[in-house]
Amino acid sequence: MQSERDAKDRRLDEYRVPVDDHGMTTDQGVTVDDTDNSLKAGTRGPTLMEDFHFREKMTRFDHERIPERVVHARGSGAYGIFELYEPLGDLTSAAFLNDTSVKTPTFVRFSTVQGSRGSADTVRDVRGFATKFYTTQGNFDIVGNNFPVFFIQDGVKFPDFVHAVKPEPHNEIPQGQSAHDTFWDFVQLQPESLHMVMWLMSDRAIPRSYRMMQGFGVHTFRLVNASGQGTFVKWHWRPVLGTYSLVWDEVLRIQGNDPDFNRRDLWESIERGAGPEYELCVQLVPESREHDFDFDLLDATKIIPEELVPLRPIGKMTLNRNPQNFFAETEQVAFHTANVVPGIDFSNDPMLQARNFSYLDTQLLRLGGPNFTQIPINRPINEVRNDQRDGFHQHQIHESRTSYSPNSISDSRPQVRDGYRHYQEKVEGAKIRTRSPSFADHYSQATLFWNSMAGWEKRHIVAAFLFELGHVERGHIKQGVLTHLGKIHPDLGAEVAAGLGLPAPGGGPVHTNTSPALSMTGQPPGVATRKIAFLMGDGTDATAVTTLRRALEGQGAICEIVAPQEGEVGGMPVDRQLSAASSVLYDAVVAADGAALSSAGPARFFILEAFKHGKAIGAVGSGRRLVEAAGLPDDVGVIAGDDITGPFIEAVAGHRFYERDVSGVPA
Ligand code: HDD
Repeated sequence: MQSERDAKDRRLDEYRVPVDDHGMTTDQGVTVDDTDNSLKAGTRGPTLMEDFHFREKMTRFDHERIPERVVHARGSGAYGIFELYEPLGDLTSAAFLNDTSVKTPTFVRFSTVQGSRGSADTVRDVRGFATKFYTTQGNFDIVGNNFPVFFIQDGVKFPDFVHAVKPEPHNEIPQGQSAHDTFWDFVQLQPESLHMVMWLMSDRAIPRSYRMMQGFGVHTFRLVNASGQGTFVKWHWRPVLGTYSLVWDEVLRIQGNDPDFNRRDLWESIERGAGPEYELCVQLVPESREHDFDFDLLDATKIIPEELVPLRPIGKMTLNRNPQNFFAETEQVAFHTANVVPGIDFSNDPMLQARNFSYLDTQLLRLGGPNFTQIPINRPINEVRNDQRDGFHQHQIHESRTSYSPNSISDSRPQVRDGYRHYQEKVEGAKIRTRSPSFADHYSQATLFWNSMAGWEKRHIVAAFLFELGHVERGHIKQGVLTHLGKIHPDLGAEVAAGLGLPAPGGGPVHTNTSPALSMTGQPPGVATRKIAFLMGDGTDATAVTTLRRALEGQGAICEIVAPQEGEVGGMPVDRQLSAASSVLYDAVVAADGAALSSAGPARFFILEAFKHGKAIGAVGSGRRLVEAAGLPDDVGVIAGDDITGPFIEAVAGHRFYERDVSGVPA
C-alpha cells in the first residue's frame, strides 16, 4: 500500500463513513430501535403507514439503482499516482507536465464495452482504459481503450454502431459478445470498421490482465505551450509488465470459473502491493507535418505507425489503492474527453468532437443532473468557483449574493491571465455533411495489421473470424464480410472462407508493409505476478516443491497449492481444493505428485487443459507420472527433472507456447 497520502485521498476524508461500532439511525438521525419488525396494529395485524423507518428503508432500497453506462457498463476502478520524467515546457503549459516533483493523483476505470454490469470479464471485446488526473489546474481525463483505433470515423455513427453490437433488440441476446448478425451486418456495410475489427479478432481483445494491456487515447489531441504553439499528440499507456493475452478456448472456460477474473486480478494485485504500472508515452507530430502521412491524423480508424513516429515515454502511473465502495467511486466516476487543462487541446477529429458532447450529456442522465461534478470521486482537488447554481442535489452553500457576471457586488470573475485558452486555429469552410476524401482508405492499415502478425497471431485471428461468423445466421452477411477480408489480404479471405465452406473471395494485390510494434511477440518476459498451481497429494516430494516455490516467489510469482482435500499436504497449507480449482485460473502448472494423482481424472484434466492453452508444465518428483498419465505429447514447455527451477522459470516468463500443436488434445 502507498506510504504517503495524495491530495485526492486526503480530500475524500470528509466524505468517508468509518467502519465502527455504532447504533443505527434513520436518515434524519433518529435512533432506530428495531429494524427487523415493521410497526403493526397487533402482532398479526396490518403494517401501519406511520412506520417512518419502514417507509424510509424501503424507499431507499427501491431507488438504489441508477442507469448503467450505455456502453462500458462493466468496469473496475483503482486509484494511483502519475509521476513525470522530465518537464515538457517546450510542448505544453500543463502544470502537471512541467513539474517532476509533483505526484498527480489519478483514478482509472477499466471496462468491457458490450456487456451489461453483471457480464463476464473475459469476453472478446474492446477494453476501456479511462484515466482521471486530479491536477492542480483541474481534472484532465484520457478516456481511452486498449486498441489505438475505433470502429467509425464520425461520432454521428456511434449510436448505429452501439445498437449493432449490443444484444439484439428483440430478445436481448447475446450478452458480452459481438458474434451475432447485427454486428457483422454493420461491419460488412461500414468498411471503415475493418481495421478495428482486425484488432477485435486478435488476442488483444482477450487480455490476460488489465495490468498487461496497453491503453490509447486514440484521437490526435494537441499540446499547446506557453507561447501558444501547438503540437499534435497521441497518448499511449504502455504496461511495464508487457502486453499479454489469454487464449480463446481458455476465456470461454474462465467465464464460468471466475466471471470476475480481470476485476479480481486487479484488486488482488493492489492489495498485495504489486499494483500495475504503465508508462505514459506520446507520439508527437509538429503542425508543419500534419499532411505528411498517407492517412489523415484526424481519422480515428488510423494509427500513426511507431516506425514513423516513435513513442516518447514522459511519465509513469502506478495504481496503488483500491476503492472503498464500488458504487460511490467506480460506478459514480464520470469521465469526459472534454475534461482538459490549460496546455492540452483538441484536434478536429469528428469522433472526438462528438465525444466532447456525448460524455457530459450521458452523465446528466446517469448521475441525475448537473451537480454530478460535486460527487466526491469527480471533484477536482483544486477549488471550484463559478456562477453555476442550483439543480438537483446541490451540495454547496454559495454565500455570494451574485451569480451573474459581470457584477459590481462580489468578485467572481474569469481569470484572464491563467485561464484556459482554446488553441487559436484558423478554420474556414462551407457547411457540408460529407466525409473528407482523406478518410477514404479503409483497407491499408487493416492489411498492415495482418502483415505484422506472427504466425500464431494470424491463426488466432482466423479462428476468431470463424467463431464469430459461425454464429451469424444470414449467409449474405458472411459473404459481405468475406469480400472485405479478401481485400485486406487474400490469405485471410481464403482461410476464413475455407473454414466456412465458402469459395475464397479473391482480392486485389495488397501491400507488404509491416509495423513490428503491432505484434505481441517480443514482450518483456517476466515471472512477477504470474499464478502457478502446484498439484499436490500424499506422494509429493515437499523438498522439491519448496525449492521451486521459493525461487518462483523470489521473482514475484504467486504460488498456490491445489490438492484433493483442504487442510495440509506435505506440511504446506492447501490453497484450493482440486474440485474448486481450474487450470484456466493459472498461468502455469507444476505436477508435484504422481503416486496419488496420476489416477485422478480431474488432476489429469487439469494438466491436459493447461497444456492445451500453451502453458508451461513442470513436473517434480513423482509428478512425472501424472504428466505421463495425462498423455501429454513430448513438447516444448513441458519440463520434468530433479531440478527444473531455471528452465521452468524461463518457460513461465515466456507466457505461452503458442507453437504447440494442440489440435489433438481432447481437453
Ligand atoms: Fe466512449 C464511455 C472510450 C468513442 C460515447 N467510452 C466510454 C468509456 C470509455 C470510452 C473508456 C467508459 C468510461 C468509464 O469508465 O466511465 N469511447 C471510448 C473510446 C472511443 C469512444 C476510446 C473512441 C476513440 N464514445 C465514443 C463515441 C461516443 C462515445 C464516438 C459518442 C459520440 N462513451 C460514450 C458515452 C459513454 C462512453 C455514451 C457511456 C458512459 C459514459 O460515456 O460515461 O458517452
